[in-house]
Amino acid sequence: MQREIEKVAKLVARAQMVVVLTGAGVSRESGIPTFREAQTGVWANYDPERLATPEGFLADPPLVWRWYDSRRAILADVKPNPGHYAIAEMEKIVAKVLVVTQNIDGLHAKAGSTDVIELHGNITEFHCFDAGHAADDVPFGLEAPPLCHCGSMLRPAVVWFGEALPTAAIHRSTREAQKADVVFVVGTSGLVYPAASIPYIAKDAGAALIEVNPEDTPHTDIADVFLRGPSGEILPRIIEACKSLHSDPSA
Ligand code: BJW
Repeated sequence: MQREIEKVAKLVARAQMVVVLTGAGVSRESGIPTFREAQTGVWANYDPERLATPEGFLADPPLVWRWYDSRRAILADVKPNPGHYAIAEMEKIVAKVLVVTQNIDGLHAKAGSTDVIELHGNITEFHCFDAGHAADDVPFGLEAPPLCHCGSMLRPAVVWFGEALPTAAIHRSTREAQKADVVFVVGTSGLVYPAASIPYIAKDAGAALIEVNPEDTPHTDIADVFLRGPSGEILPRIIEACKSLHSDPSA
């Protein structure tokens, strides 16, 4: 593993531009269940298709509201972990670092990353279902969605299955991944599109692809380096290896 980490550190040290695509796994060590794990406990019997789709919301608004309320409550108490901080620290090593995250938890920005695209929105923001009017200061603990001034129900400002991702966000992510020297894919199952297409696009355009995950994913076969393990342990080791290169460029 250390040899692979040093190989990745050399790629990073030489790169002008790095894109880091992240999924729920990067926040696991902050204590946030991954998307698939979020269907455990009291929510184990619910299908994500029922909870994370516009149809599911309209079929049972209080149910979906309470699911998001419980997840937003978990987030109120969590902090970035060493994986988030290592990604933020990469900005001191590489001229341009773009974080493209599927996560809705805001932890990359909290860790200090300055250029973050949130492909699937943010769970702390809200807008109304019918007209998209933004709403602030939505309290915790409501049993059902409150109403917008226009009468429509409020919903979390996240992207559900079957909904389009923000156009500018997916276009810029794709464009930058095509320009990047190195693309990291961290803590994502690689099952949800269009985010899952980014590593393939980057690889086709010539980027070195580095995957960090405790499990194999559909991206593992095309990764130039696969680092098996938790991102909160592996990413800081890459930063340390970059620093050693800096102090000993012949290494
Ligand atoms: C660790 C770790 C540790 C654990 N360290 N790692 C092409 C082909 C097939 C299907 C489609 C396609 N294009 C579109 C589709 C349909 C659909 C889709 O992809 N379906 C698939 C399931 C088949 N996509 C969509 O519907 C998208 N919309 C769309 O394409 O619209 C088209 C359109 C155009 C114009 C008009 C209208 C429509 C929207 C997708 C939105 C996804 N939204 C969600 C919910 C967000 C809100 C919420 O959180 O509730 O986003 S779904 C869910 O999946 C969430 C996540 O961001 C996303 C990805 O999950 P992620 O991050 O990979 O998490 P997990 O839990 O799956 O995996 C965790 C990973 O971490 C695992 O690998 C672990 O091993 C690892 N791990 N511990 C590192 N310590």
